[in-house]
Amino acid sequence: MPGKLAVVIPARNEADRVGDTVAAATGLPGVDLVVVVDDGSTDGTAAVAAQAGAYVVRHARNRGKAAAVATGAEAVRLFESRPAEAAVEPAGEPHHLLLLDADLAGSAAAAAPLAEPVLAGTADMTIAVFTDRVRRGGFGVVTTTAGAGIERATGWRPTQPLNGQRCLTRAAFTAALPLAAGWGLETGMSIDLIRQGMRVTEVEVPLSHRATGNDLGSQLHRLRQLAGVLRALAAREPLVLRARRLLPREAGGRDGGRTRSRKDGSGEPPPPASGDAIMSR
Ligand SMILES: Nc1nc2c(ncn2[C@@H]2O[C@H](COP(=O)(O)OP(=O)(O)OP(=O)(O)O)[C@@H](O)[C@H]2O)c(=O)[nH]1
Ligand SMILES: [Mg+2]
Repeated sequence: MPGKLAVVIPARNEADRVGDTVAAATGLPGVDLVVVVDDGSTDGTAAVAAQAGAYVVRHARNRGKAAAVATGAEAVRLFESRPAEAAVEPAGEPHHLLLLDADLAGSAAAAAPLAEPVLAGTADMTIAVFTDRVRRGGFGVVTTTAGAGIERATGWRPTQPLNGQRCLTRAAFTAALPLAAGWGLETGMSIDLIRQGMRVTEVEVPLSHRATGNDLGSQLHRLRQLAGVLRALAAREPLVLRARRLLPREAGGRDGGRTRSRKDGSGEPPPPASGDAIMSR
């Protein structure tokens, strides 16, 4: 078996969906460990997840999605070091990590294709592209900001830059540490791994999650997402470049940050062109 899979599910107040997500994830091929990180929920999410068969780790207070994912990955490592406690077979190889949001519910059963390139050793990280498009609120500002920022930093524009459904090797996950805080997680991870030459590919999967509307709570959620994305981009874009992007061309500015992107529609980042400086953090 080409490596095994551990599912990490960050969850905050998902008592209505996490049980189905855990049950579906447990049945995925190659999965022998499902860890739910309860990120300071107040609705009994932890009990529902444990009832569904997950190992649950709790944050006493809400620390944000990235912290929840980091805690989950650490829990998997601990279980690997004490396999008897988690009824997992002692494996020579560390588990690959399948990151799934708690609000996928039963649709998580369709996540297997996301792991295949990683299990096959042809990708270091896969990013899901949801084929079932739920009508969402908002104007796509956060998604566009993240996509444009990732393209500026790497030359590649992901289809769904904020999609949290990802599968990574342990090595890739370690290479992405420290994770960008909060909702900057996905943006930071994509930039950092592509800059380190990791093989990142998108996989279309019929997953769906809770639609976020246009009510005040959802707008605040998007504002928090936007803040997280902007922080992750700012930390990864050298000041000079950021300054040059703002300067008019005649003052030595760059043409509004447009960069080259792969035109062959492969959904994969372009290989570094000769002379391109791979800027390490
Ligand atoms: N909202 C929220 N979710 C968290 C937090 N920590 C972990 N999560 C989990 O992170 C996952 C993604 O959160 P969602 O609220 O679904 O956000 P999203 O799907 O990325 O964003 P939208 O596409 O705008 O709905 C879910 O499993 C949440 O339960 C947190 O602090 N706030
Ligand atoms: Mg969601």
